[in-house]
Amino acid sequence: MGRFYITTPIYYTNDAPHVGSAYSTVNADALARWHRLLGDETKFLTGTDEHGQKVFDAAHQNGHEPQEWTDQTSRRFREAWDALNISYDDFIRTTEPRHHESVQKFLGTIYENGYIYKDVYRGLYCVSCEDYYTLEASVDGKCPIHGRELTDMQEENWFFKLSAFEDRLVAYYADHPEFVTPETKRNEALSFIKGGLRDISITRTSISWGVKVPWDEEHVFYVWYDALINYLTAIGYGRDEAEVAKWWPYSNHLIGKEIIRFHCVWWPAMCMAAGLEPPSHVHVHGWLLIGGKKLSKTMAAEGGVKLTDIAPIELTNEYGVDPVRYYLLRETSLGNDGEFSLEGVTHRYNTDLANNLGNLVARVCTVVAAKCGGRGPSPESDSNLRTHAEEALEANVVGWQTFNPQSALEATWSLIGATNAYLEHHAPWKMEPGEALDAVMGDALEAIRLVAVLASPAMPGVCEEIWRRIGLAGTPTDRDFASARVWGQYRGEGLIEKGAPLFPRIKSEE
Ligand code: ME8
Repeated sequence: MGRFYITTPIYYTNDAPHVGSAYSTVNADALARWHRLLGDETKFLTGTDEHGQKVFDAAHQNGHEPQEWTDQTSRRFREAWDALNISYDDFIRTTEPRHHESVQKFLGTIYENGYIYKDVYRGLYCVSCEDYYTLEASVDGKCPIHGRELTDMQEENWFFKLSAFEDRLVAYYADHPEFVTPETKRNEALSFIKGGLRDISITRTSISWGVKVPWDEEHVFYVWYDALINYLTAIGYGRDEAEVAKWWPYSNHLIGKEIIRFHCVWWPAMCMAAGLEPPSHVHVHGWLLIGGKKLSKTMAAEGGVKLTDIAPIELTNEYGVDPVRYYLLRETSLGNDGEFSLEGVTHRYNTDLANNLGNLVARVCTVVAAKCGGRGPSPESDSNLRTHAEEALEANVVGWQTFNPQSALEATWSLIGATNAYLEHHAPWKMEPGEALDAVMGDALEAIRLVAVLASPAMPGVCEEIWRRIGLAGTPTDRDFASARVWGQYRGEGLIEKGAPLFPRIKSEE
């Protein structure tokens, strides 16, 4: 048993959460739940990024003071995560005093270590990215991501000597081949580093909405510079060094591909400058696209995609919490881009959930209720379903371990498919009550028990319900995976309950 610290990006509070932010959060949640199932001591952090020009502008455009606005918007993120059954252990807000304290300690240390100096900065700024671009990196003077006009800005700022870390970063990547996954993203980050690093401006005087620079109170830290440190604030940086030592070596950042440079170049260098090891792992995922376009709040505001139509809470109201979670985890490999569509959600719902999983549980419960006196019989020890189950169990271990929930779920759904085929083959609904029937039903129930364990990180609510319906006490996650995975443990403790369909079919598709 180990330890697992997982984080999502902290989301800007310029607007409400959308399906893109839900994508990262649900994936991180499922990974956290898997590690808890393994018995790992787990900490799952998410939160909101509340400083910077973008949030400040959004507050004023909406007629609010920034603090009042971020209070409201941050609450909307929590509400969305509650609706999606997100099991975060901590929700950080960058406006909290604990964060200001950690940022000032961390950057104060870098300053004392001689990696911060004052200079004049001039560059092209994109407020949506909260980032500068060189003319070469722009597209005809516009932001390559948002397509909006870049602002020519000149400021006297404090700079971080990023250039001093080029060789150390290259060496770190060489010594830690698993630092950034998937490999394509690792190569992207590494080639960025090898392409040469320029020092970065890390403070602003143009706004006051931020964390004050402790040695020069006219300045606030540039939003990205304070935001990254949230991962340390939450484990007590500057307040509780034992907690930092406990969690930091087990840190995993899950991020979207547009923020690689911050997490895979700046952040490890900042850690080195502060005398700390870089985080242990960054996993980069792709974008959910609608009709080929990224789903972002900024683009929605600029008239691209209407995100208000697909707020996470509206989706869960429409399809149910677990089906939405399932879709987000299953549809796209966590690393590639994927297309998001309501037709896709409906399709996954009707095929994987209603036809495969829901149907399996319903037919087994119906036969057991009618022909086995309502109590589930025990499984056979040498069933051929056991081989399928063992393959699914192994593939889940690998899939979750490598941040690939899609492949873990594919394996679980192969076990569901094999169990349905096993039932078709034996046709227990035509068999007479007796030992032969009991053997078939015991095997099917054992396969369902394992499915409920394996699918629980993705669909915690439904899996508990399945557990109860097949007559088991407690929940699928009461025992750790090493003991729960052993074939043959199904013992119906209570009455089997057929109940209403777990996933009533959605008719619109037909
Ligand atoms: O970048 N598909 O915050 P943000 C998949 N505050 N994921 C998406 C997505 C999409 N279409 N759109 C957004 C920030 N995301 C900074 C982060 S961390 C120290 C600071 C997800 O509100 C994805 O994880 O713009 C992306 O990286 C994140 O939301 C950006 O959220």
